[in-house]
Amino acid sequence: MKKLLFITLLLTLVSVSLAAQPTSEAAVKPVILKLSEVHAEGYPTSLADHEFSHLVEEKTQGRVKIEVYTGGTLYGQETAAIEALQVGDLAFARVSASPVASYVPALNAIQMPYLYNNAKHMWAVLNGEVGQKMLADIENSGSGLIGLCYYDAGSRSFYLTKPANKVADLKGLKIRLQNNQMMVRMVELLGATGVTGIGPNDVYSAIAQGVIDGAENNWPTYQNMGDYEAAKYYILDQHTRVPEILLASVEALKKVTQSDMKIIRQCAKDTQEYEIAEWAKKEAASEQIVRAAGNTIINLSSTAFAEFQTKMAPLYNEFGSAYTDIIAQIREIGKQYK
Ligand code: BDP
Repeated sequence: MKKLLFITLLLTLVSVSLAAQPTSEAAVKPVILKLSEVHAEGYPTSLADHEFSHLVEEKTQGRVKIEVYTGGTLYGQETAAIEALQVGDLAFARVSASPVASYVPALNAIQMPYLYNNAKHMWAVLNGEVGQKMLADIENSGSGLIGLCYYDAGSRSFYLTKPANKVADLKGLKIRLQNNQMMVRMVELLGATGVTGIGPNDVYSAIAQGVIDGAENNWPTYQNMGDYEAAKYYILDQHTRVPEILLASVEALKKVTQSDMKIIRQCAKDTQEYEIAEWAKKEAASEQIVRAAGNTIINLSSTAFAEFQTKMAPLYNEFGSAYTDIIAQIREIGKQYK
């Protein structure tokens, strides 16, 4: 009798531990992944990062948790975040497409100066064949990066400590740029000098200390980073429309099952419309703040605007010659978005 009881107990224990193992392990040990973001909490991309994190946790039923680090606290420079993704030290980074082109040069084709007529044109491209193929190309390039989705970042213009009404006024100025050789060449064509290696959270102090004469960015970054308090002239030349990209690491995501990976990809895509809506609100609010602060907003004359375009045109040969078909396709789509 005693023996039978012992065997029954033993069998029960074995079956309980066998049955319990997979579930309890998943419940106790979710895969925890980090996401790096340079912007502060509340910025449209930061809001989207959190939304992505919520969706992933919900849809994977807690198997995958994403911790969002905003304000550049993990990586102050997007280039550093991208390199961390490549080696698997980081799982996700929400970055601008500009620095990504240093690793996947084809990305320059979607951020050439004066490429899009307007935001609608850009979104038709990014959500269409060209943009989606570009995301796939990031993954197929052997860069170790996965392109999950695009976000809006409006258009970029120069901001300076002095006024500029024409290209000649930029002569000799030191202008902070993202880490992208095409952008360095772009300001060189304008007679200025590009300065790279300054993270977006350090631009304000670099201007205030006189290390640089200005930078270039969209309304929200110009305002939210406080740069508008150091460089009071915003020159609306709108040279580029550079989308944001949510990147993932091939290496770090090896920890995630195929089916959860599918969920992650879908969740990222599902945050795009949300970011675009938040972007529109923030862009208007930032413009209002900057104008209310009394900054000088310079609308270029049509001659001056055309001159910016002409001066930057050589970039199409110098950096776009391998992608003439993509650029032609983008132009073709633009005919519907005048
Ligand atoms: C902002 C982008 C951010 C870049 C920053 C920059 O949202 O990802 O890091 O520009 O210029 O518009 O570095």
